[in-house]
Amino acid sequence: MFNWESPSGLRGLALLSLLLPSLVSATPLDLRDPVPAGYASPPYYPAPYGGWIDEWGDAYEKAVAMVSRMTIAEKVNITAGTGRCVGNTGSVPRLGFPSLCLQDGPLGVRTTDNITAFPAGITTGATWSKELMYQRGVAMGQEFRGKGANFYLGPSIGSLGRQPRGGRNWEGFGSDPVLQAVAGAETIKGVQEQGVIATLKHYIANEQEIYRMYNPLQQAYSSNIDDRTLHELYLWPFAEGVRAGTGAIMTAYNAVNGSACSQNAYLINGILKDELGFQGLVMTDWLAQISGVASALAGLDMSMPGDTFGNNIPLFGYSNWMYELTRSVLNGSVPADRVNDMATRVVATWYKMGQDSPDYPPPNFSSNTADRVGPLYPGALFSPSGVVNEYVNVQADHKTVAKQVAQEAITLLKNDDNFLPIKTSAPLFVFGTDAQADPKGINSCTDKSCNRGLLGMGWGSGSANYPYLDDPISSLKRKAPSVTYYNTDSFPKVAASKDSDVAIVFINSDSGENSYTVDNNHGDRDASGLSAWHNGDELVKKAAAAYSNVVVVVHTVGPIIMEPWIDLPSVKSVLVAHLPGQEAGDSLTEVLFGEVSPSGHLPYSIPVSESDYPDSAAIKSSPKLSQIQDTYSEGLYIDYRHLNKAGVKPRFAFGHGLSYASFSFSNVTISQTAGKLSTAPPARPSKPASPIVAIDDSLPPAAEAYYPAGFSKIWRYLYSWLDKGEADAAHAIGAAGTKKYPYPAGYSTSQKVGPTAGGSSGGNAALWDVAYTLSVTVTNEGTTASGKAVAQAYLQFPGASDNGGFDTPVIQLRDFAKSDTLAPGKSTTLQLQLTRKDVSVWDTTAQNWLVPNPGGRYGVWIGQASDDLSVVCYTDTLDCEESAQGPV
Ligand SMILES: *[C@@H]1O[C@H](CO)[C@@H](O)[C@H](O)[C@H]1NC(C)=O
Ligand SMILES: *[C@@H]1O[C@H](CO)[C@@H](O)[C@H](O)[C@H]1NC(C)=O
Ligand SMILES: *[C@@H]1O[C@H](CO)[C@@H](O)[C@H](O)[C@H]1NC(C)=O
Ligand SMILES: *[C@@H]1O[C@H](CO)[C@@H](O)[C@H](O)[C@H]1NC(C)=O
Ligand SMILES: CC(=O)N[C@H]1CO[C@H](CO)[C@@H](O)[C@@H]1O
Ligand SMILES: CC(=O)N[C@H]1CO[C@H](CO)[C@@H](O)[C@@H]1O
Repeated sequence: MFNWESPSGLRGLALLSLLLPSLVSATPLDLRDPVPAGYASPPYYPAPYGGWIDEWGDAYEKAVAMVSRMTIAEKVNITAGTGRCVGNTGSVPRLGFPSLCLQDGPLGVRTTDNITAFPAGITTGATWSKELMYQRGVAMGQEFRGKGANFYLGPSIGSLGRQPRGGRNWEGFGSDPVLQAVAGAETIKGVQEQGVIATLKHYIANEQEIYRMYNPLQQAYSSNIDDRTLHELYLWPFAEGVRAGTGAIMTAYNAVNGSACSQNAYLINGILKDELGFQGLVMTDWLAQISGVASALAGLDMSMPGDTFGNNIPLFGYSNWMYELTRSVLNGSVPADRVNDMATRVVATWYKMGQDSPDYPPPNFSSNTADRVGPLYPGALFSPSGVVNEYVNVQADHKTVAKQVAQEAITLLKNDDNFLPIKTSAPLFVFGTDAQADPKGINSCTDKSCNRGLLGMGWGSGSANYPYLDDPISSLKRKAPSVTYYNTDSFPKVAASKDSDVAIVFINSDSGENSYTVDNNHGDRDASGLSAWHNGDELVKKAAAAYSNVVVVVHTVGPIIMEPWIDLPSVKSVLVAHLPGQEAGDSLTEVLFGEVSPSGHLPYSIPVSESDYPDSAAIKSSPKLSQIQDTYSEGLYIDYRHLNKAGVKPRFAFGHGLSYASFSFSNVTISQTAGKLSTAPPARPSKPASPIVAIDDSLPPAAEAYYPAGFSKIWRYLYSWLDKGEADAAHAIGAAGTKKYPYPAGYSTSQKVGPTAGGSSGGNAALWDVAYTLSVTVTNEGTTASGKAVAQAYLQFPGASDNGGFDTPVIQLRDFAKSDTLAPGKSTTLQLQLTRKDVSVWDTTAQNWLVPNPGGRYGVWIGQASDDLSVVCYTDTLDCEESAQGPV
């Protein structure tokens, strides 16, 4: 999200306001490279009404009752606003509907204090633990609620990691749609059970940071994606999130097929609201809205934070909606039922989470200042002030789950001669500035926009303030008697080493949001590439020359290339600790010293060379002021799907992760759960009528839009009212009905029956029928260490000729399960499931999920990594083999 309300936000605001007027007179340039032939976003109108899915029935009933009583100015007021959180809606004081507080971000409550800085998404993905994904969500939900935030602006499940240098991949959970989907859905459940509205983002194909935004001079890049790839990769985690009941979805800054995501009717009206049956509300990313009427018709329900940017200047009290949306309804351009639907979606979501309860606290914090007293409406230039920070401590015992996630994510990539764990008595020599918290202060850089000291999270709106930071060096010193620390990234002069000496080298790689440039990286890792920062490779190489036992610890946002040192004989062990958040110390040292075994697995592949990725996965930039066209020509083949197809062995495969224990898989069974599958799923039920038709949708009287008598405006505040003259003039146009808005081609006002693939939250409910259940016994065959095993299930479709001609990736992750701690010799049984959707492909002609050959031989491979698969079950014979030759 655009950074305009950071802790130094007031200064930022002032700066922006000072700089931007110079752009007012500039003619917005409208150059663009043409969208490649064949890519287009078809029209899809009108916006489908919400309220037709059972689980939302009660919430809609109450919402319809409330919205029926609202004036046009009141309905419009709750679709945008201004306030003390990163975003706020207006309120409807007359009916007791509050201003809603929307707050970043995916790993904790941003820009405030007395919170927990949780491990990042990528770290959570690396645990492969559904339980921890959920528990982290529960704890975060409690913190957002405790601070009085109504919306949690997360989880982030797009970026999917298509572009390994992509700046915000770390906010999500890994480079696989199922891993993203499961982690996203578990987060949503955890957060929303606390009554906080989750906001799944960024919809969709927001895979790079550079040139992501529309601004007065340039259009945002366009991600050009074919329909099958959209469904099978990028949309998959959104569908699961909608199924998990997410209350909100945030659109991306970029365009898809040349049409901005914030006003792409096909994506919002068609796919999200009709095919996926989404009943909650769709909001923009911050300052991403670029039109008023068009975005309303395309299905957008909320403009955040409410100001213009894309075609005007922000923070001057201009809005595409608010007073303009009121005008658009009065003048007949936006049908009244569209605003009824927007307002009902907002109110229904609030009811659905139980936020109408008197226990739901109003905001206790300000995003704009750490002072107790500050401006109540920071977007307004002269705002009344009041108590804005009450420093409510929301941490409870959340550090326990934060530490557990950080620890269970730690991924042991290499462990020659079982070098780890080490004894605390070993003489330890520690190198690298990444071992210690930033000496200038743990929160010294705004939104973590520097890479100094330990890297516990990336930068930008996805960051949070640390309440404290347990850094590795402090933890090492607490536990081990002989620790020598060289707080430097240039290898120092050291004494000749002894055989018993252990060097621990800390290196990192950072990325973040495009609103900051760090060491020449514009959000994406465009300058540093996939190499360790601060000359980390040299540091490791020199340590490896000076010591015979080297352990490398990597804090990173994503894959780094390890070839410069990975095969050096003295590099015995490599641990990827991802982005651990505040609990970086003990979580790591307990693994180093063997108090617990590592149990993390890579949520992405680590290739030998960056050139092993498809060319299309590069960051796109252009010296011209034209729209960048980023065409997803690699289709389904990203990360391990690509490497397997190309026959390129990675250095460490997706899903790889060692343990001090050693696990075997046996006693595998598969059963067909839902009976024989048909090619197409059972037909969807027809779409019931929406309760919102009960709300009056005739042209509202002009008087509903008038400012109250004697009202005194605050400059730059956003109002939904109009002056009487303006309201009357607009109403006259609407009442005459002669002046028509230039509606887009394909525009219609009659509700559609809905697509074949729809029918319930996430799509046709039959897609979630469990088709196959597998069980596998996991045994710890080791004799010394306990540990947790992860069973990963990958589907191998039959070859294209036996699969209706559909080419499919060699294997695709479909489910996973993590065991409890298994002592040596102990076993447990894990269950894995494949749904109908898991064994389907998206047929672009049928516009449906089909199982091309239901009687065909689908292989379900189970193992501990995508390249460590020796157990397989077949869906045609329901036989399993336990020492098969793996598929890759
Ligand atoms: C983009 O264009 C491709 C190619 O025509 C099409 O398959 C796909 O459905 C379009 N997607 C969107 C979101 O417009
Ligand atoms: C819109 O919201 C603001 C802020 O909560 C409130 O002061 C104002 O009265 C609301 N307007 C209407 C029309 O209710
Ligand atoms: C109605 O008002 C909106 C918002 O100002 C404007 O974009 C639209 O063109 C107007 N429509 C007509 C028919 O004047
Ligand atoms: C084999 O798996 C079944 C569950 O499918 C379980 O009940 C049984 O205990 C397992 N047998 C062994 C020897 O682990
Ligand atoms: C318990 C705790 O961390 N309290 C802090 C809450 O925030 C205020 C303001 O930053 C600090 O002064 C408190 O120490
Ligand atoms: C003014 C205000 O909203 N205070 C609330 C802050 O949060 C605490 C804990 O949730 C509530 O008890 C207060 O009412």
